[in-house]
Amino acid sequence: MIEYGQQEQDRVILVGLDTGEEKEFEHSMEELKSLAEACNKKVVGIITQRAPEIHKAFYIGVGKVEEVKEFARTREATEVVFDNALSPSQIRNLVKELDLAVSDRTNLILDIFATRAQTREAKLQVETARLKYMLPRLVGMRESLGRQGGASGSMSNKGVGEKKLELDRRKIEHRISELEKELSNIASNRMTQRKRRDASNIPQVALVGYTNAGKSTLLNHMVDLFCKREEKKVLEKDMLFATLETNVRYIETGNHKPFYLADTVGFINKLPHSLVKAFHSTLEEVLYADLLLHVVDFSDENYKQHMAVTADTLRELGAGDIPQIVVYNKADLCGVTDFPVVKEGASFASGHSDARNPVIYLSARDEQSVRGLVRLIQQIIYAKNIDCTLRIPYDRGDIVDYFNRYATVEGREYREDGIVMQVNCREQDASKFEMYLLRDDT
Ligand SMILES: Nc1nc2c(ncn2[C@@H]2O[C@H](COP(=O)(O)OP(=O)(O)OP(=O)(O)O)[C@@H](O)[C@H]2O)c(=O)[nH]1
Ligand SMILES: [Mg+2]
Repeated sequence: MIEYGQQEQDRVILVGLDTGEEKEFEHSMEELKSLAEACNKKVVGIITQRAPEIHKAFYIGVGKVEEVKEFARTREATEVVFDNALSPSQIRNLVKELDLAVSDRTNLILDIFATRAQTREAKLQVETARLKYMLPRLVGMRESLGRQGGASGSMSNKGVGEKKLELDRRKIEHRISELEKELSNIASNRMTQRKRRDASNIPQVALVGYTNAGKSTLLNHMVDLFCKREEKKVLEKDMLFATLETNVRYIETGNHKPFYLADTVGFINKLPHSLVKAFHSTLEEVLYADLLLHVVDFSDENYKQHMAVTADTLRELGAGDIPQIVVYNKADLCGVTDFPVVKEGASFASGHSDARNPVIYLSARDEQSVRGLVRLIQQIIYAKNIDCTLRIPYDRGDIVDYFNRYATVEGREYREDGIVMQVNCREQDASKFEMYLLRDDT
């Protein structure tokens, strides 16, 4: 029978185990459904089990495996996807028992990353993560594929199969080392760019947060308001993992308080460790930031959990102690009127219990909001600005130029021995040009 109007899709059953440890179990299952759909799979059923512990061999209890098998038969499912990362042996056992393709959350995330990756670096990073994930799971996966194609390995082929497996393993290991070499070249290139930015002494700000929170929308709106060229925009879209690479833009609002703004890959609950590692070099922009904008989709009922996941991932990256502004975005969808609203936030989620993050409620689509956020950013990163007076010799036009660009010049006087400038500048700049500083009474 031919069913018209239907694309051929994998028909999947989602399976989750509620051990009581995860607070937001249902949300996690909903998210798994979105992940499956983002992989173009049709979810034909969901089965959950409540049990205090994970079953070592099958992840879910033996009885539950039977139930999944029966359910899959009635729903004509072709694949079963588990909400947690399965161990290699669990995959193997489940494939054997269920006689279906078996996959897990990590695999879905890897698939989405693979289809979304645009830049060479993102593609290499995803491939590395994928191969590392596959390596210990080769046996189970091979069987899983075998099931799909209807093939089955006979005992007499076992020796041949093992040799082939060993060969595949070596090939994969070789490929991983090649990929890592190429990635480290790209990373060192980026390091050069970053060093150039560091040398410029301009503060660096990074957007971080859960996927789909509105990070790229904020960056684009700032680019719209403060940069001239259209091509500097990045992709913003209502989908999981729209952004997979880091994009840095120079934001200059005309008040001599510029900053670099980096847009980064979004986080998600149970983001595979292999991916965090693979994306580590891209995410290094976050580590070097002076300030993080932690963007939260305030209209999502699970926003608190998203914030906790973001905080955990930042800690995992080693960026848990960088000052943050918490940006509660999409205020337009939450009945909040009169945004932007700035408040003093709760104490830091991490390390410093005394440091307080400012909090801003806004909409990334609203111009006043974006302007308000930029003012707040500048207040914080330029908080340590100081007033000083310098006398700069006439042959050091470069320094005059530097202060014209990166400081607020409040007065200047052309004297015989040089230009005397009164400036409001960053502390570092004052000490960098200390030899030209004048005491107030000079
Ligand atoms: N209503 C409303 N929608 C918003 C707002 N900000 C962003 N969006 C929408 O939310 C969706 C996701 O926005 P993105 O900027 O792509 O989100 P992101 O944080 O960059 O997501 P990833 O790149 O996946 O990590 C898009 O459809 C945006 O148009 C807002 O303030 N209000
Ligand atoms: Mg984005």
